[in-house]
Amino acid sequence: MKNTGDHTTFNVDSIRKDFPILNREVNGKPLIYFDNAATSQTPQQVIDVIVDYYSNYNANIHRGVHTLSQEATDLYEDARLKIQRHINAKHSYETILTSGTTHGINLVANGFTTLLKKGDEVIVSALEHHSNIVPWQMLCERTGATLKVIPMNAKGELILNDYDALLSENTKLVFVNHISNALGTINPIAQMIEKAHQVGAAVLIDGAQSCPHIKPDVQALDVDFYVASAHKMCGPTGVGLLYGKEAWLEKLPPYQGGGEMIDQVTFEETTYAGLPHKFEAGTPNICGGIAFGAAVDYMNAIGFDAISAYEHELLDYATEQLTHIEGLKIYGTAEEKTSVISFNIDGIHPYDIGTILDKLGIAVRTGHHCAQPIMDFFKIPGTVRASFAFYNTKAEIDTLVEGVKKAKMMLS
Ligand code: 7TS
Repeated sequence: MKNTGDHTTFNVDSIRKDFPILNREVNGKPLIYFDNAATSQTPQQVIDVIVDYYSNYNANIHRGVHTLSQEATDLYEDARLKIQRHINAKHSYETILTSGTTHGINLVANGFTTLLKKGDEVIVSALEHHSNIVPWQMLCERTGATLKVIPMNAKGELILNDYDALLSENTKLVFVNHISNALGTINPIAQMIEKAHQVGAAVLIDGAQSCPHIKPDVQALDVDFYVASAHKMCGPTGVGLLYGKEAWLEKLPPYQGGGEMIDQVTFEETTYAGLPHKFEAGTPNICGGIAFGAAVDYMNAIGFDAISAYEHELLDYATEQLTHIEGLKIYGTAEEKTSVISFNIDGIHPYDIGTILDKLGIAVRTGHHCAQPIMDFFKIPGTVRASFAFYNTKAEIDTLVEGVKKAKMMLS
């Protein structure tokens, strides 16, 4: 596949050939995969790396003198370097390999237990996934700190004046996603980070939904912590990244104790390994880490500018087509939005629409999308969510639109 760097020459037909799963049928129809915000599909280039690992050099890392262990260690550490370069971290040891976004957030939230006290405040946004709410609520329970919420408007945009008003010298931490999984809103994180830093607060950015669309530059953003999952960007499940500024990672205590994260162990005292190993207890997802590196390579070869420009075309096209269906309401109409469309049709439960779409081979997610506060805001039980990736096509969107019309007819 060529590196186009320009969406006008974006060759989706050639890209689709990389994804074997796109050849399968579901209920006798060609699969149309529009559940990319839940997990992305895997290109052959990444599948080959997984097969190669288990076929040729499966071994534990950082401990063996034997050849297989050396090879696995080299490729695992090479993947860390690829991820470091991808996010533009200053040092490779600021890139911690985790089991995913949820793990990264819990690691940081746990670490802050020793750093917060009663009277401190932490700020979350109204647009978060449960993964970026619950660990902080648990932190507040442990420490007596108070959780404050940045509200949103009816378009699903955060109200920045209210954010300004919440920030004070009591604010110790702000955690916000770059992109909302339920509505697709892109939050102005650069501005939000700068404002938090003005009051001395640290910021964690949940990049789970932005990592498939936007290449982050953690140094330019000056972000303190950034978390993401490989499985949303063409990599495998069970592996992700936590970036932390060196000074913060040094300050936080280890999350889990065990092998690999130690320097010296006696029954009297244990001293910990340096970064990144301090936060990587136990045998990691070795194959997953190496495949994560391959996924980063794969997406960069296509180019994130090309990917987001093409996906934007898909978003505009689908929004336009779906809006023509009478009784269909789209939730999340922010000015800055990625390729996620959440919608409902008057009087019809989202689950019923999802079930009919599945019969037509179309995979969408229905429900609250692990973002119940957003559903509460709109006073709905859930939505149908179609989320597009760079390997989707306008023809697939036409089939979705026909499917939604059919579902409406059958269920009205
Ligand atoms: N944060 C956001 C913004 C997410 O969208 C998700 C997963 C997570 C955190 C958790 O990621 P994990 O890899 O640790 O599970 N979002 C979704 C979704 O929208 N549908 O399924 C999972």
